Amino acid sequence: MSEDLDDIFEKVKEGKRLTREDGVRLFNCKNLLTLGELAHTVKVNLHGNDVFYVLNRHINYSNICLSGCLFCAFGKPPGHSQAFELTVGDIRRKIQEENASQIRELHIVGGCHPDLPISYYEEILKTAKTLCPNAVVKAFTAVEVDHIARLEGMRVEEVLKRFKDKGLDMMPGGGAEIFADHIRKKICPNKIDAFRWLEVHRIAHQMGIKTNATMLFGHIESIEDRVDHLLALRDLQDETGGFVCFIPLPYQARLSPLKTLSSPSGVDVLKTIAVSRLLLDNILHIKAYWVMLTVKLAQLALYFGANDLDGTVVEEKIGHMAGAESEEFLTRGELEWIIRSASFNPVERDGLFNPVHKNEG
Ligand code: V47
Repeated sequence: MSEDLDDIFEKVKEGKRLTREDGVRLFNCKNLLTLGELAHTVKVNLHGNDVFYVLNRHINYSNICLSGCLFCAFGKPPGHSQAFELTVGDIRRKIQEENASQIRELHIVGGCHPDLPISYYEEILKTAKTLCPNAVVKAFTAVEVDHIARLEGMRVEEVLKRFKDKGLDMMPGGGAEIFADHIRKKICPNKIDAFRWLEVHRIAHQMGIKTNATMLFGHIESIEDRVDHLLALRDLQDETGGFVCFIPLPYQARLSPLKTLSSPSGVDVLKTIAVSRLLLDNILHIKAYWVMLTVKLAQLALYFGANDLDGTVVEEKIGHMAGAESEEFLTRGELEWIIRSASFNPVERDGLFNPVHKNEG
């Protein structure tokens, strides 16, 4: 092997856990294909030739947000000309536009809204579950849940209990950004800190609510910050086992308020996916989120450790408002073609990564 990484390669082959130093060395490795091959071997051991996709729909109930994160082009302050807020009736109509019995995941998120009451969120969950009984309802990030709890003067446990009773099946992984405090202070100073983000996920896991996790990378963070982020997720997963999937999110710079020289390069994206697969030995699924990667790079990521392409999505705002150049939605046929033409076997899943058997309707 190249660049004296033989010891790391041996560790991976023996199923031994990698250290922080190993993670940094892997990121600094210049041999992309060798790194990819190692991550691919791990992925194939876990998932064989299968690659998942999901028939899902994203719904953003509002983009009104008090956080004002510098990387985000989606969130707008109250009164802004591009601010929007959907009624529960609007959400009902959006769901009814789809073939509701086929949807297996509803992904519902917004911002930190100044005054929507908890009953609004409960109504959304009730509506989603009633209209889409076959779907996993994946809603409200840790940031939103913490915000709603504070607005209502409630504990996160109480909010999640009420949401679970109304149909919340799992929580998405957004809002994690990068955990490093000195970077958070610069790019999202008004958002909950890493400790709190992890704490809300810990509470959810303890209540039997599975969650996903993300990492926003390629802005002003260092390689060490990325490794520390991954290791913090690995630590919590050791404790709770509640994370289903990890989603690395390459920073979209084009229309984002935070001006960096560029978005992360294709090589950086593939490396980050590969190192994520190698460090996160206890999170089963790594997503190549085609919205942020583009379809072509997401397909390549299937050879760098990713085993999921996400889904049909239907309506996407967060990436596209920041300048993502991907399509806004994909069909089942397109998703299956992307997977098949990379020589993998497409497997339809639900939000919790249970395979959907075609005769289930
Ligand atoms: O939380 C915001 C990020 C996230 C930008 O859990 C940006 O299954 C890149 O979390 N460039 C939302 N990223 C997306 C997300 C997600 C997507 C798909 C599936 C799941 C899941 C979660 O997007 C935000 C933030 O971290 N984001 N602005 C930007 N300019």
